[in-house]
Amino acid sequence: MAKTSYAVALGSNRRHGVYGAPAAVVRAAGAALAAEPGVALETLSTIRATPALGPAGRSFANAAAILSSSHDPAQMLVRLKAIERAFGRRPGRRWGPRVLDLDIVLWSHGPFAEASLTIPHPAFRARRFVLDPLAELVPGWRDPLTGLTIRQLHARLAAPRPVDPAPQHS
Ligand code: A4P
Ligand code: MG
Repeated sequence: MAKTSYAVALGSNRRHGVYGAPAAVVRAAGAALAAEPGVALETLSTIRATPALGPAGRSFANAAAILSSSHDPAQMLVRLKAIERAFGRRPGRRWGPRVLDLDIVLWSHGPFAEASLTIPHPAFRARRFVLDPLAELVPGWRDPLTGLTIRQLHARLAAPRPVDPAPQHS
């Protein structure tokens, strides 16, 4: 398969026995991606502290990476899961605290859907902790499903939205 680009979201909200706090875990995960055979780490974003979305509790460190590889998406997911395991992540409660989470957000060949892998990542358009670092790296990359660029998705997320419906008067 020809070289393919992948946008990967990195997240951690648990300390690691060797690397330490979540931001250091994400930094070490960047190094693990750079060292992964068959994968080139093109860029790693700034690592940010982000409030937990959902019931995960403890706040996260998040970042994004652009990788290039000749792996197909299924092979890439296997490699990312192996890195998660090497960082001590054990399968557990969905959205539970995790040492390391590596999600494939986009790849350079449009939509991809199989039972265990959906690209684009279904939730990424609503997630600041994914769009902030991606906007730093690849603002012009287009979401194949909405046709919007990362910059546009990011701006849409940042725009104020009404919370309550207008009051009804009878
Ligand atoms: N899977 C399907 N599509 C993909 C994809 N595009 N990339 C499957 C990666 N995996 C994909 O994922 C469960 C299964 O989803 C995988 O085995 C794969 O076959 P997982 O990473 O093992 O489990 P998870 O992370 O607990 O579930 P999920 O749905 O990926 O959760 P999210 O969406 O990752 O949310 N708040 C902040 N601030 N920062 C965060 O990073 N993360 C979460 C977890 C919640 N709140 C957060 C953050
Ligand atoms: Mg995940």
